[in-house]
Amino acid sequence: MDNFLWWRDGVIYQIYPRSFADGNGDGLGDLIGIISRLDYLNDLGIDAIWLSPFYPSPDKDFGYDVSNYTDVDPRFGTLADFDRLVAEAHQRGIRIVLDLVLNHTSDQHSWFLESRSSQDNPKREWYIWRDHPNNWQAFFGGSAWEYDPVSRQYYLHLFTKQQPDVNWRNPDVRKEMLEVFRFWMERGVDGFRLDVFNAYFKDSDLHNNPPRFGLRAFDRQRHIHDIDQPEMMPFLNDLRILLDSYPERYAVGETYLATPQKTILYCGAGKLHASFSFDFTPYNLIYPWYSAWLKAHIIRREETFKASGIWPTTVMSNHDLPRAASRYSRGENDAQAKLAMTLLLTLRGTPFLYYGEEIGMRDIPLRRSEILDPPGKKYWPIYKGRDGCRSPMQWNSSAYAGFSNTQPWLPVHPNYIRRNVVSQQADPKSLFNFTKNILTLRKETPALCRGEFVPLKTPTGTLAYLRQLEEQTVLVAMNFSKRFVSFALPDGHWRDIISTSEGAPGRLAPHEIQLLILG
Ligand code: TEU
Repeated sequence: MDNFLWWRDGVIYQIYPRSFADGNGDGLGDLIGIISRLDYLNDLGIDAIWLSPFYPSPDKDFGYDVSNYTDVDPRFGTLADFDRLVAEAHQRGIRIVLDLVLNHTSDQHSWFLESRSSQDNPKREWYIWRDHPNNWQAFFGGSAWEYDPVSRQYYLHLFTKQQPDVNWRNPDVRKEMLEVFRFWMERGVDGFRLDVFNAYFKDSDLHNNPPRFGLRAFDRQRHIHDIDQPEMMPFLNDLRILLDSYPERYAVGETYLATPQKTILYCGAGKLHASFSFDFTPYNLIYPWYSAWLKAHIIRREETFKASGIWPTTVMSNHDLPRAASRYSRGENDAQAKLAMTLLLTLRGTPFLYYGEEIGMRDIPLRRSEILDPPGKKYWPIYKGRDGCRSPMQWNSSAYAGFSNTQPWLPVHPNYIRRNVVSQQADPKSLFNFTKNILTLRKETPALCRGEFVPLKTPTGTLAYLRQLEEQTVLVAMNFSKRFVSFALPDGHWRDIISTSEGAPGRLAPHEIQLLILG
């Protein structure tokens, strides 16, 4: 494809390293495991890998509590393994995106150990210490303040109490953080996913958040002082200057409490390349799945992003959410998972594919005693936490699904005997082959990557749109209903490129998906 820009036209595949492939037989995935599966990823047709954290971590939030930003946790490998991973990925044309968790560190990070040692320690100002808490709430429940009996003050933590928030107002902190980016770019890293970046800066006077209606204490306040402060913008500019001093580097932000409007504010010249708007997975964990809601949301997102010129991202699943195949399907039928995959890979925006999504992995069922995730432990059974979507990758039907030769850190889904990479590779109608076919098509069809989005008027229960460039038009049609539905094709000769059923162009069988090309 001409003018291919990897982070705009490509597909980014998220790997949760502890669950992808266990190369050293300890039940935990690792970097050498990932290296051993690069040919698989290359064959699938992805363009970049986003690695969830593999840095040293006490695992109070499974890697999102980092105790050293510039090293590899020995359980995942070494810096030498990392260098090999980068080299081997690059040999195959696959970019590497790292997950940087810079809003907070682990409470075992040397910075925090120093900071908490006494009120006059030089690193005291690297975190946010106060004599009295305000009304801010931690996302995972409870006050965002924890009393430290040794140094006799409270410190701020927007997530677990083992994740103290860093004081981004301190210039030494900002300088040190930019060095973290530089460290990894010098090792060849192509991009970064920034964990809850819009929470870095807090109101300087720590004003209380005003109240509003909501279920949990967290939801009963308007989050106007604990996140989204204007001081973020000059930092983003500094970051962008640094990124642009290397060729084709990229940063995507994880927008905390995202809306499309908020998301675009942080992107563009002198800011991030992209930021998640989580259009299908709002943080209230409600996931409507019918064509009218989807259409309204897609149009809202399109209008916001198009007017701003910011490139959107599409996310159906990640390590914080129930998997799309679990949210929308009953049992093992993949009709809904194929609809979700079609949206992910054909809307305007960079698709983020979560490991196992290509074979329709389902969340594992867990008993209370098996829950590891802190919010799951706290809110069970109302909310069971995020372990369900983090289970070992299902490679084949051998013991432990070919993920490991020993008992993995989380159980393998019992459906692995039938639902795995090897069995789906052999089945032309599988979700794996459906996904691979669209990924192959994207590579030779610029309209599917860069084309304008034009919604079509189609009957209830269906969704259809064009992806249009001057020289090429693709039509995507999806039937969310259980009935046959016909719709009027726009003028011209439409050729079928991918379809999941026996319908003819313009006539959709139940749950059918059609991709047609003009001419
Ligand atoms: O997530 C931030 C965030 O907003 C999530 O808490 C999400 O809304 C929630 O899990 C409900 O789905 C990031 C990371 O992705 C997450 O894994 C970390 O636990 C969190 O930051 C703290 O680092």
